[in-house]
Amino acid sequence: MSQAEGLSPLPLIITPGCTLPAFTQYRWQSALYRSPAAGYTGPAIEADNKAEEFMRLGIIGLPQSGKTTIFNALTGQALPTGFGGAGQMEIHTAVVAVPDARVDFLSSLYKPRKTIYATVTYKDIGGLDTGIGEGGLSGPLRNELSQVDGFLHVVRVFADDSVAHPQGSVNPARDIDIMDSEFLLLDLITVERRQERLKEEWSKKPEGRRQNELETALMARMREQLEAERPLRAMSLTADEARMVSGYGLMTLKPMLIVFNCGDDVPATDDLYSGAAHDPAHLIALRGEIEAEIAQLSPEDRAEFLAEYGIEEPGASRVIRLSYDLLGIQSFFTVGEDEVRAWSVPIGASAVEAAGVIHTDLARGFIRAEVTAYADLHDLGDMKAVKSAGKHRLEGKTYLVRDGDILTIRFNV
Ligand SMILES: Nc1nc2c(ncn2[C@@H]2O[C@H](COP(=O)(O)OP(=O)(O)OP(=O)(O)O)[C@@H](O)[C@H]2O)c(=O)[nH]1
Ligand SMILES: [Mg+2]
Repeated sequence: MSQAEGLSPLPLIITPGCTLPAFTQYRWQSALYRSPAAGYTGPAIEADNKAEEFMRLGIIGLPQSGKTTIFNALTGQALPTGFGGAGQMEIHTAVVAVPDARVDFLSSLYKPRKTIYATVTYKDIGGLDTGIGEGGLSGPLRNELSQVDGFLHVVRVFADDSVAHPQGSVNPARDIDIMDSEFLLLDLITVERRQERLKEEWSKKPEGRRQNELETALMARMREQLEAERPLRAMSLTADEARMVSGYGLMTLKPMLIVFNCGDDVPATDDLYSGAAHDPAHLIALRGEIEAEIAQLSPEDRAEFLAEYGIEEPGASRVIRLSYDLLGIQSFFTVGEDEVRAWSVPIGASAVEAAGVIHTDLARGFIRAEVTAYADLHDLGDMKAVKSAGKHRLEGKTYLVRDGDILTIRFNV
C-alpha cells in the first residue's frame, strides 16, 4: 500500500444525523443583522467578512496528542511543541485564508487590485485533560471552548517512546471516548443547572411561564439524550430551540472533526474508531509532524516534498474543506476590477442574506441579484460569453445561493 493510500479512506461507520443545520442557521442570523462597526465609513465591499463568525475552530485533545503540531500545520506557524504546559491552559489563535482555486481563476481573469480569500480562525486550546467533566474546567477555559463554532479533536495515533501518553498507551478509540465522556458530563451539568433554574423561575416569574414550559421540555429531551451518552449535535432542533440554548456553551452541540495524528509510518486507519458517536465523514487522518514541516516550506519545495511523501493534497486544505462541510458553509464570490472576493454563507442562505454579509445596506436596499455560476464563467471564459449564452440571471430576495455563485447585488438605499 502506498503512503497516499494509507491516508484514506477512513472507516465507514454509518451514523445518522450528526449535523445541526438549525444551530448554524441561528448563528448566521445573529451575524447577519449585526450593524456595521461604529464609525465605519468605507465603501460597502470593505466590510468585515462576517464568515469569521461561523468559522472559528477550536483544536482540542488530550495533553501531548499533537494539538500545537496540527495548529502549526494548519496555520503555517512555528510554535514550539512538546511538553511545556503540563496541562495548563494555553491558547494560540491564527486567522488563515481559505485556499480556493476558483478565486485564483477569477483573480487571473479580472486582474483586480485586491484579491480576498475567505478566512477560517483556528484556536489551539491546550489545557483539557481527564476529569474536566467533574467540575475541573476553569472559567476561562470554558469561555474559550464556548466561543468556537466547532472542534477539531486531535487524537494521538503516532507511536513514539520519547513522548509520554497521558493514558500510558496509544489507543485512539479510547481517547475519543474519553473526550466525548468529558464533554457529555459537562453538558449534563449545564442542563441540570438550567433545569433547577427553570424550576425556581416558574414561581418567581409568572409572566414567563409559556417560555419556561418550552425550555423545560427541551431540557428534559436534552437530558435524556445525554444520559443515553449521545451528543446533543445528533438531536434535531428547531431554529427556536437552537436559539434558546445558544448562550449556554453546550459542548456536544458543536460539530466535531476527529483528526487522527499519525506518525511517519501511516497505520491502517480502519480500526482506529468504530463507535457510533461520530459521522465517518468527520474523521480525518493527518501526519501532523510532516504536515507541520510542509507548511514551513516555500511553494516550490512544498510540491516536491508532497510528491516525495505521496501526499496528494496538504492536510491543511483537506481540513478546511471538511470544516466547511462540518459547519454547513458554502462560498459565493464578488468580482470586479477593484476586487475579487470570496464570502462564506451557511448553506440555505438566501440572496438577500448573502447581500447582508457583504454589507447591511445591500440587504436593506436589495432590489435584485445578478447571478452567474462559477462553472459557467470558467467554461465560457468571460462574462460577455456567459451573457450571450443566456447563463446570466436576475434573481429575487428569496433565491437560495449556491456554492460558487458569482453575485452582483443591485440595491438602492
Ligand atoms: N513522532 C511523532 N511525534 C509527534 C507527532 N506529532 C507531534 N509529535 C510530538 O509530540 C509532542 C507533543 O506535541 P504537541 O503538538 O506539543 O502536542 P500538544 O497536544 O499541543 O501538547 P500540550 O499542548 O502540551 O497538551 C511533541 O514532542 C511533538 O514533537 C508525530 O506525528 N510523530
Ligand atoms: Mg500544545
